[in-house]
Amino acid sequence: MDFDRPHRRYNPLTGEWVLVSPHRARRPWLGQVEKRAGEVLPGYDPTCYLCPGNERAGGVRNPPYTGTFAFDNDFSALLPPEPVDPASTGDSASGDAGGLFRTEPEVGVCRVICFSPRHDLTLPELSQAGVEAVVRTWTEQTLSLSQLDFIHYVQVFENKGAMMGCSNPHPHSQIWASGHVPVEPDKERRMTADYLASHGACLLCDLLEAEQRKGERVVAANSHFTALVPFWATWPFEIMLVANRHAGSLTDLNPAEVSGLADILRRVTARYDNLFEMSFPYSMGFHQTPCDGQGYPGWHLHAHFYPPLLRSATVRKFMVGYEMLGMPQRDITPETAAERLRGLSEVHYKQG
Ligand code: H2U
Ligand code: ZN
Repeated sequence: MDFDRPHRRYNPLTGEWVLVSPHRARRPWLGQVEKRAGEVLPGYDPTCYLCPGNERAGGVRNPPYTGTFAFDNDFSALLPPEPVDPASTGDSASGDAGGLFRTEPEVGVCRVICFSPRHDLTLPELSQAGVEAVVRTWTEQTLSLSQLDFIHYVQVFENKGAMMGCSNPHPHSQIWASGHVPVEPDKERRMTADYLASHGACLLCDLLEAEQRKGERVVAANSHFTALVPFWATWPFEIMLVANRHAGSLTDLNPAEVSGLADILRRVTARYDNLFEMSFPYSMGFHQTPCDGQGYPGWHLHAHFYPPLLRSATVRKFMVGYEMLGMPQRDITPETAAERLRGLSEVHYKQG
């Protein structure tokens, strides 16, 4: 197989394919150039709705918090179930006989989690202890939300940078916990269960072993987590963080693994910022075991980082045209992306 020529790669986690066109990265670019975000932020911003002591859009005032801070999203996309009205006949799934107009109710809880009181410190700029506190907060939130009987999946994620639609530079993440398993983890749920049934092994345990042996797509690692550019990566500098041990959820991690996760998060995000010497935008999130009581022996905790930038701080990859109508496509190969990321320092450029 000649990886310099157009080819397709299979994503065994989703069952989908990606088109790889390595030669296209050389094409001229006359399209949109993103504005570089203003780099210098104050430690406290009196107009920020996430800074300690400030008033949020909904009128609630933040406490003078000193560590991480979690609150119910003032504009939640999901709402908890309404108290049952004994007179109601129930509001279950409905639709016409042909199944063309199906609906079903959805319930859930949305939270926002500030990483720290500091308006200006992103993950790679926080201390190791600071990022461990973030991981512990995600874990505690996952645990308490998963104990609600109407919650069956907890999605922890971070949208970073205006390019990703992030509304506020104060470093924060979100949690949307829902009654259904959402579409992306649902694909992984089916694919990992099928893999376990047909191979008698965990898909990500097998993948990790193969990637560690090859090494060419591994970007960073410690005793507890491995960061790699997946063979089937869609976004130019996409990274997957995989737990070295077969753990299902953040709540399964022991204290050493929590430290390991914080360490790999800081190192990967420092490399990202160093790539174009900017605060690197991305959407990232954890895929952890659904909490619907069914048990998923083939589920293996991991996180996906999906950054939009392609060749500089200002030129992004657009998933449009063929990607929307046909299939996702990438320009540089995952191996080239991994090599570039591996070649970077883990000392943040602002601290170096
Ligand atoms: P981003 O992570 O995409 O920036 O979203 C921030 C979230 O913060 C968004 O879901 C919530 C928005 O609803 N928010 C509040 O809950 N309170 C506010 O005062 C403003 C924003
Ligand atoms: Zn702030």
